[in-house]
Parts: sequence; structure tokens; C-alpha cells
Amino acid sequence: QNDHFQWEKYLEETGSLSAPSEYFRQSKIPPANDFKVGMKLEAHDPRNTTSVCIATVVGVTGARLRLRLDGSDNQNDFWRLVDSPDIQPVGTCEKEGDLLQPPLGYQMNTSSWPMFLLRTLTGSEMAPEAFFKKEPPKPPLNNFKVGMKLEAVDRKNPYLICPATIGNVKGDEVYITFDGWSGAFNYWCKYDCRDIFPVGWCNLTGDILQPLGSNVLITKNTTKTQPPPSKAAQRSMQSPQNSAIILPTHQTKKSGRPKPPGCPS
Ligand code: MLZ
Repeated sequence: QNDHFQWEKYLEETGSLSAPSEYFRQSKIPPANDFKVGMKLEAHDPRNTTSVCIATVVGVTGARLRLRLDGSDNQNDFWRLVDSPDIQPVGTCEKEGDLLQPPLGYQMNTSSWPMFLLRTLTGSEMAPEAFFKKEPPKPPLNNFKVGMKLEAVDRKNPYLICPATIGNVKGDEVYITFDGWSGAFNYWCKYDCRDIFPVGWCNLTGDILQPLGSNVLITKNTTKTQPPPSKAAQRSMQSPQNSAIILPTHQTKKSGRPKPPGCPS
């Protein structure tokens, strides 16, 4: 855990506040992840959300599962929290009188689907009901403020959870920006969206929090007399352009980490 990003120093250096955990639609104590690779479950097809498919756990990361729909390819894996409403035990669909659907991009002839389904489920390990956790309730209001720090899924690289800042707030929506990265990864989402987490989430779940991008803009409060920290933090959130210095992050300090192609700076 220790070579990953450390919030404490960064919050202090930037004079910023983290968004309180009760602002998020996440459990205060992250849910236990008991799933094992190879287990099967039912999942809503992310590309066709009205259909429920059989999925296999192909990875476990923090409180999340890496899922692959049976009968689909390996290029469309997706990640879900263990308390996501998008996943359920095998048998749920049938109990509700629905039919399991082939995933979008089912590679074989549709007529082979019933037999495929039978084969894929026969002898497989089904994830027990107790592994699926209840989705936490929605916080009643959007309390996020511009400048607050958080951890957020990079939707272009959804396996990544990265240090982020609230860049804007409009009604029920928040604008997620990624620290040290150009705007290419930014997105708007609802304040109760399941892709955003309080500072410390990855540390608690064992997921890996990504390092900052290489363009970290540290904005510091330059007033000579040090006001009490909470106020200072508040102020720098309201007027972040007091003074700006570009600090190299630890990954540039290690020097020579080549930038991946197509990586915006
Ligand atoms: N290899 C990818 C990672 C970018 C991750 C950014 N996260 C905010 C890229 O350079 O495009």
C-alpha cells in the first residue's frame, strides 16, 4: 500500500479539503469482497442494460469485481462494486420470471444460446447469495463543493481509481477532474454516482489508487501569518489561484518513466 499515492501530504501541500464520506453513495465501511475468480453470477449487460446475462468473475480488486459476460469476447470486461444493483446471484432472473439473455456481441448463432447457457452453468461455481451486498442509500442532497478532493473511476480506463477534484457543481451533478491530467478524462456525473469515492477508499478496500498525473498544479496560500488549517483550507478552495507552482510528482522524480503514447499532458 505504501508505494501508492499518499493523500495526507498532498492535501496539506495543496491546502485542500477532502469531500466528507457522507456526501457519497458508498458505505462508510466498504463492503467485504468474498468473490473468487471463476465464480459466476448474473449481471446487467453494460451495453444493453435491460438484458440480464451470465457473467464470470475474472478479477477481484478492492471492493470491485472485474466481470466478463459468458459468450462475449475478452475486450469488453467491466467493473462493478460488490454492492452494485447491476449484479445478482445466478437464479435471480428465473425466480423473477425473466429469461437470461445472450450478451450483446454473442459470438455464436442465437439458436445455440440455450445450449450454451446450459453448458456454461453446468459444473460452474456460483457466487453465494451472501457475497452480494445491499446498495447503500442515496445521500439526500448534493453537498459537494468545487475544490473538494476525492477518488474517482477513470471512465476511459475503468479499472483505474485516481485522485480527483470536484471541478464544478450544477444541480444534482458534479464535474470530476483528475489531478495532474488534462481535461481529457473529466466527466459529469450525478452526486450519488457509484464511481466516486471518499479519500481513503482505496486504502480501506485494498484497491490501488493511481498516482497523480505529471502536471500537478500545486496552489498554495501565500499569506504570511498562518491561519488555522481548516480556514486556510476553506480559503484556498474558494480562491485556488493564490500562487501556482508546478511540482514534479514522485513518478517524474523517479525520472525517465516514459509517457505512454496518446497520453495527454
Ligand atoms: N495509459 C493511460 C492512462 C491514463 C490514466 C489517466 N487517469 C486519469 C493514458 O495515458 O491514456
